[in-house]
Amino acid sequence: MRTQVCIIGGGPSGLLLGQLLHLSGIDTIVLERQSRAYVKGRIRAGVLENGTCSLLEKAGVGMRLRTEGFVHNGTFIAAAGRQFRIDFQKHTGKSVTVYGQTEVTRDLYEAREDHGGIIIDEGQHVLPCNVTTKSPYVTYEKNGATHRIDCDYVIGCDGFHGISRQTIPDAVRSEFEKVYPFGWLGVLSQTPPVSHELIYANHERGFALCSMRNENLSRYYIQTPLSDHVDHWSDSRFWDELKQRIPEAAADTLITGESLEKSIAPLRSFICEPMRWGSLFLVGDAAHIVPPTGAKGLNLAFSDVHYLSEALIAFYAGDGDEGLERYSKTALARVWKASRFSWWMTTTLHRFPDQGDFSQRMQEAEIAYLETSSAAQTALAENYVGLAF
Ligand code: FAS
Ligand code: PHB
Repeated sequence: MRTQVCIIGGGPSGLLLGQLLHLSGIDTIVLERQSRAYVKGRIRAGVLENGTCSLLEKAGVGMRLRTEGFVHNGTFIAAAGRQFRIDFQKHTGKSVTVYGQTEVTRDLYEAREDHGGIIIDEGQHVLPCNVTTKSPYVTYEKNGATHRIDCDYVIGCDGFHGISRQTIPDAVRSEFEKVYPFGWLGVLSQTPPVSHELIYANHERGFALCSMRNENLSRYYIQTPLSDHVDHWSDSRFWDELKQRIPEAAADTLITGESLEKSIAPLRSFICEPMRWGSLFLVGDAAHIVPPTGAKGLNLAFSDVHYLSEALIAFYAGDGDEGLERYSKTALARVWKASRFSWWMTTTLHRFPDQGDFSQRMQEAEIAYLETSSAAQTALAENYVGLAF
């Protein structure tokens, strides 16, 4: 087989890139390790930045987003029994949209299928080859046979545990990592959200987040120690703990129910430089991970897709490879800023096991400053709605 751009990974970044390139007449093949049902069933991000929504509209997958997404013009921060609102519209004139990554992935798969996109599911042992030459190719195994896809470019959209990043030699690759000493226990429940906007709560027992997917589907998280296990958490224990960490008014009105999904995710900050090696480009979680506190993971993957799709479209239009040459530097500039914001939100809102009195007071002062300063609230708002591409 031959194609112009071979995309490894059929998650949101691989699918969006394939769709945007297709709309510009560029042939792609997406190679996905899992089954389509498995990928579509993943429950992950929930908040889409302003720029992400525009990109999805550009890809022709904005209809359900427009009709079923919930536009949020602000968010609540709670600490020490108080709650205050960050008004995105007032500080930035922009908003975010709450629309689950599960729905985004579903919309993208539908679009790729409608446009006859080639997506090879359950391709095993995918291997990028010859990426430092002008004739790269990718091999994979399926149904007991080994297959080869010749291409111009290989795009690693294969997430944190994918093969693409490992293709860049250790001597070339620089990795920056911070592992946080806690995780998030998340619950999805068929219950009305406790608040019309998200509540990020800093509490002495630990961080909590109240989010949602729609008017009868809620998403809640609580910070848990790394030693914790989801089997230690019955639904009733989760609800009791959440009520202790969120503001009293919310706790009193919280409607609890059976968990449809319950899992613990570790938190880390991770960035790989460079995001290009010859004909191989890294996109999304294959290159970087942020703690979900800033709601940046999926949005960062899509900003990489924005930069790379623009560069590839220019190249195939005969406008040169300047965008491709600049991709890694351009994408990383925005990745580091979003990583900083995600780190700041995480360190400001979580309780660290070895916090110490001084750090605790610094955290309290940070939140008190945020509560009373328009400049501080503007800084949070402009990062949360998404910095310009
Ligand atoms: P993905 O990991 O989504 O997709 C990579 C795809 O590549 C997968 O389908 C995988 O099966 C496939 N793949 C991997 N290795 C392969 C190989 N060798 N060959 C072929 N295919 C291969 N972000 C937020 O903004 N908010 C959140 O609340 C949030 N919560 C999260 C919770 C969890 C548990 C996790 C893991 C992530 C969360 N994220 C969140 C981040 C997440 O949404 C990612 O940023 C987003 O999925 C990135 O998309 P991709 O880069 O496409 O990577
Ligand atoms: C979610 O709804 O899953 C969500 C929202 C905001 C975050 C993280 C997760 O910061």
